[in-house]
Parts: sequence; C-alpha cells; structure tokens
Amino acid sequence: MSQQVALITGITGQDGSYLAEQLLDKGYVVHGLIRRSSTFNTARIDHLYLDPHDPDARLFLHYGDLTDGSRLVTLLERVEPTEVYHLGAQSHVRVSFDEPEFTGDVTGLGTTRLLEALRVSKVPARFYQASSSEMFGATPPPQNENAFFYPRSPYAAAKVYSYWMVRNYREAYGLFACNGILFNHESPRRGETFVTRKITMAIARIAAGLQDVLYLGNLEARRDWGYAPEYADAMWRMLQADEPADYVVATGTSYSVGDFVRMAFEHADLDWEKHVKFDPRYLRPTEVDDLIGDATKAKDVLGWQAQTFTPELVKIMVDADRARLGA
Ligand code: NAP
Ligand code: F7E
Repeated sequence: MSQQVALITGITGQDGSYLAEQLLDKGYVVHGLIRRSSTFNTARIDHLYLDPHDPDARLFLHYGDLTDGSRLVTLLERVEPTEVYHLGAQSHVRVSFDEPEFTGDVTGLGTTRLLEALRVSKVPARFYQASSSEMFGATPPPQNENAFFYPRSPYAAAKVYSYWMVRNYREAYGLFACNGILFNHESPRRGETFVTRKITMAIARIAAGLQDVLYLGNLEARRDWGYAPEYADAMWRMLQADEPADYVVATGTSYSVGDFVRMAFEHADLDWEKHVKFDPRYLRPTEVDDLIGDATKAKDVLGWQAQTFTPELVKIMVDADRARLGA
C-alpha cells in the first residue's frame, strides 16, 4: 500500500493532537499547519515531535494561517496529502459574539480557502470538515443528519456556511469531502475556557488550596458530551468509507452543565454549592439549550459507537487535572 500522508489544520488543538497521535500510530506521515505566535503553542503535540533531521521523523509542522489562501495552495503543493483534516477554527462560541467578523473569516471563509486551494492545486486528497452540533442550535433534540440547522451564534453560522461549501465542492467537483457533525467532545486536553475543562481545572485548584470560587454562567444548558479521542477515530473512519457523506457523531445522551458540575465536585469529595457562583459575563446573547445526537448512521456505515459516556468522562478529566497539580 502506498504511503498515506495527512495534512491537519488545527493540529495544535485538542482534536488535532489526538488525531495526529492516532494517524502516526497507523503509519501515516503527518503534516500540520501551525500559526506563528510569539510564544510556542505546540504543547499538545510536543510529545509527538522529532527533529525533522531524525530519520524516524514522520510529523512535520508548517507555518500558515487559514486567512492566507495562497499559503494554503503552496502548502498543499509541497505536502501532497492523501487526506486533509480541516480542524482549524476560531472555535469558541462565546468569543464569536465578540469577534463575529473574525470568526466568519477563519471558521467560515477559511474552509472555502482550503477547498479552493485543493481544487486549484489539483491534489487528489480526501477532505474532512469539522462541522458541529452547534449548527442545529435551536432545533429540538434528538438531532441526526436530517435535522434542520438553526444556528444561534456567529460561530454556528460560520460552520453552517462551511458545511454547505463542503457539500458544494463534493457535488460540483466530485471531491471526496465529508462533514463530521460532532457533538461536544472533551478530554484532559480540552481548551481551558470551555465549560467542562474550566470546571475540572477549578476543582483541582480548589483541592490544592489555590482557588476558592468558580464563576459560571448558564447551568441549565444541556449537552451531549463524549470523549475526544473516540471522536478523532470517527474522523478517520469517514475518510476510509467507500463514499463521501456527512455523519453525526455523538453519545446519544445529554446532561446539563449543572449535572456536570455536581458529578465533578462529588468525584473530588467537594461541595459544589460552597464554591460555584453565578457571573452573567458568561451568558450568551442567544443560547443553545439542548443537544442530543443520534449517531445511528455512523454506527451502521462506519462501525463507530461511543464507548465513554459523560459520567466516566467527568472522572477522567477531574483525575487528570488533579494529577497535574498533585492535588
Ligand atoms: P481547538 O482546541 O480550539 O483548536 C482549534 C485549532 O485551530 C487550534 O490548533 C488553533 O491554533 C487553530 N486555528 C485557529 N485559528 C486559526 C487560523 N486563523 N489559522 C490556522 N489555524 C487556526 O478546537 P477543537 O476542540 O480541537 O476542535 C477542532 C475543530 O472541531 C474546530 O474546528 C471546532 O470548531 C470543531 N468542533 C469541535 C467540537 C468540540 O466539542 N471540541 C465539536 C464540534 C466541532 P492555535 O493553537 O494557534 O490557536
Ligand atoms: O459551553 C455553558 C454555555 O463553551 C457549553 C465548542 O467546542 O462545543 C463547544 O461549544 C455550555 C454553554 O461549549 C460557562 O453557556 C455556563 O451552554 O463549553 P462550552 P459549546 O458552546 O457547547 C461545540 C460542539 C463546538 O463546536 C464548539 O467549537 O456551557 N456555560 N457557564 C459556560 N460555558 C463556558 N465556556 N464558560 C462558562 O463559564
């Protein structure tokens, strides 16, 4: 079999790091697009990286940005990937209300730039798009591939645009392009301002005597929270299928933010009511109230099923953050 070569945008993020790990384990050569920043932002993938002079090196990083379309063309021509995993995005929903134009540029137009770079460079790679349950927004659960999109944030609107651009390039140019409509997935590598990680980090700090109060917004919102490494596996499976298609990836269960708080504090033997306080700063102008994914199609076609459910995920994350602080 010929060498499989993957290009991952967003390789420094939670999902990119798990996907890179899994692809390297399968024998892929992996290339990642990273943004130049004044401080290193590669902590999640440092354990995978070898100096490029090392004969065993199979992970290579390249500077670039999703706002720079010509760079995406030169990178594709240089790397000649067989698979492109497009995970790069301004991915924070609350932040997207403060920076709607920037979010549209990176999370929306960034996808078009990459699709167009593929078309122009004629690199025959399969394409994965990181679509999101946020696209369903106000549509009542359970949500499957046929549910209506009703985006409730600039982030979600940008993802809906990207979703349709992927469908259009598939239909117009025959690109093997898939939308993975992933519901929330978390891990010890989750960004620190998403609610699950914010909660588990605060618990570790409270247990270590470094913090007393955790300020949160809406505790009523319900989410279908799964375990990120399993969702990275679903991405890979989509690009190995016979036909390109779109898939919901989810656990099929839902818990409120308040449920997550209670389970997490209980697991650390702490009383959440003594530590959690409300701060309206964390409310959103429009909220997504209830998400429960129906991943039947992913099970039937890809043989993918969630193995880890929210209560177990809570324990994994609390234990990892406590271990990190020795608390
Ligand atoms: P994440 O941790 O926030 O990672 C986002 C990645 O995108 C980072 O590597 C970031 O680089 C990169 N990025 C941001 N702006 C960029 C730009 N202008 N040019 C190039 N790269 C840029 O997100 P994640 O949780 O791993 O999620 C991965 C993807 O899945 C995202 O598209 C997200 O919207 C989507 N998604 C996530 C979930 C979830 O529950 N996690 C669910 C559905 C869909 P820096 O490290 O430099 O910031
Ligand atoms: O919020 C509520 C908040 O920011 C979850 C992204 O990966 O998943 C993620 O988007 C819920 C919301 O994730 C705080 O109002 C309460 O209802 O952890 P989150 P998200 O908005 O669901 C989707 C699938 C993506 O695609 C996105 O990229 O928690 N909440 N208090 C809070 N949320 C935050 N962040 N901080 C709080 O203090």
